[in-house]
Amino acid sequence: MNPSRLTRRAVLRAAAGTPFATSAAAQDASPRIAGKRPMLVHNDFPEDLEALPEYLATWITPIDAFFVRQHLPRPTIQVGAFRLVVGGMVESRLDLGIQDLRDFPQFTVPATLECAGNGRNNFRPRVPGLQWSKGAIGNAEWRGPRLRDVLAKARASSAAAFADFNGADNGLAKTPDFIRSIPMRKLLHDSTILALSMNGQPLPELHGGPVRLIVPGWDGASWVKWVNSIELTAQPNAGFYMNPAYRYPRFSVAPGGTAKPEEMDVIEGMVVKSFFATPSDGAKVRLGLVSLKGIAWGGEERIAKVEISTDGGARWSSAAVGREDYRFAWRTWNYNWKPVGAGYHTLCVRATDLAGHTQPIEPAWNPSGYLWNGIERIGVMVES
Ligand SMILES: Nc1nc2c(c(=O)[nH]1)N[C@H]1C(S)=C(S)[C@@H](COP(=O)(O)O)O[C@H]1N2
Ligand SMILES: [Mo]
Repeated sequence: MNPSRLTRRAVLRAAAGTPFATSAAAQDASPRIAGKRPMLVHNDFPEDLEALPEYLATWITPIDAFFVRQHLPRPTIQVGAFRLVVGGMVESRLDLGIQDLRDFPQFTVPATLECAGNGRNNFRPRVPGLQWSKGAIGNAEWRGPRLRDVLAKARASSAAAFADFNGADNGLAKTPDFIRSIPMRKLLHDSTILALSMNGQPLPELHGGPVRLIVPGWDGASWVKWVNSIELTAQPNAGFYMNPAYRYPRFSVAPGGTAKPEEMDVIEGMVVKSFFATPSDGAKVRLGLVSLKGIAWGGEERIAKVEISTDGGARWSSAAVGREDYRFAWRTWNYNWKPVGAGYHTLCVRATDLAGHTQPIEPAWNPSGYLWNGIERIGVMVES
């Protein structure tokens, strides 16, 4: 059975206020996590929480609907005592408190955060890892200082090619410390910031508060939470979360196959994708106008068009795209569908970015199940 279905039923039960069943399946016990709506709970500690599709119909994803992913238990941080150290290849090492970060010019960046493993449960053969459906994604307004300004204040050496970002969460038993290296070309971009706030609120702890890295267009693993150390280096970090994790085969591999470790590249920009927020797969609707809604985004590329098919992919027509248009943020789309008649209809959505990339029917299988962006198909029963 599909574990995410099990989880989803448990979520709905929890939402309805019925007591949890004492099921043998761990994922069947879906606790409510403080500050969140009912979510698909992949793990309750450390929290790995997935948004339900219907939470993703709006341009901004509210904090209580935003997915959560963490490899390690979340640290307890006293904001007043928090320090961020910037060292390594710099002329003046910095030791900054939160107020120091607030004293830099502040910038707001609307940007979509998506886990590289979002959609992993679609890959066949199945791959290990959290079996995310489509909700390991959200769009928010992040605000804080530019990395560029912080690095200039530290007088970063021109020989530094990367910075290693480490958060206040520490390695535990078999799980190594979470450290990510980001190349300087991305760190110097105007939109790469250290976020102190999310959707106008102080950055919540679950999302890396008091400070996290925002790497617009890049996979979620780059967006290090609880950043307390930035080390400038000539070479990328060699730890687990840079290698072998979060890498993608340079040459496509046969489904179920393997790739040579030296032919795996670090994932950077995310790929073009779209999906339905409503209706949900399997929904019943009344004959008449049906409003279809969802989102589309293209990582570092802007969306050029979103198309809908209501006949299983035979014919396509353009959806209306929402007016909020920022390079690194998703676009909402909607389409008013007039079903030709009662019965079961297969609806599809596909997006194309300005660079001309569009979504495949079946994305390339890869050993860790990253970057799923297949054209979504849902079934809807129209009743007269
Ligand atoms: N310090 C730290 N930062 C982290 C992680 C982590 O485990 N530790 N997980 C990363 C991954 S894999 C993702 S997808 C995003 C998820 O961000 P969110 O929990 O705010 O949605 O955080 C990233 N930043
Ligand atoms: Mo992730």
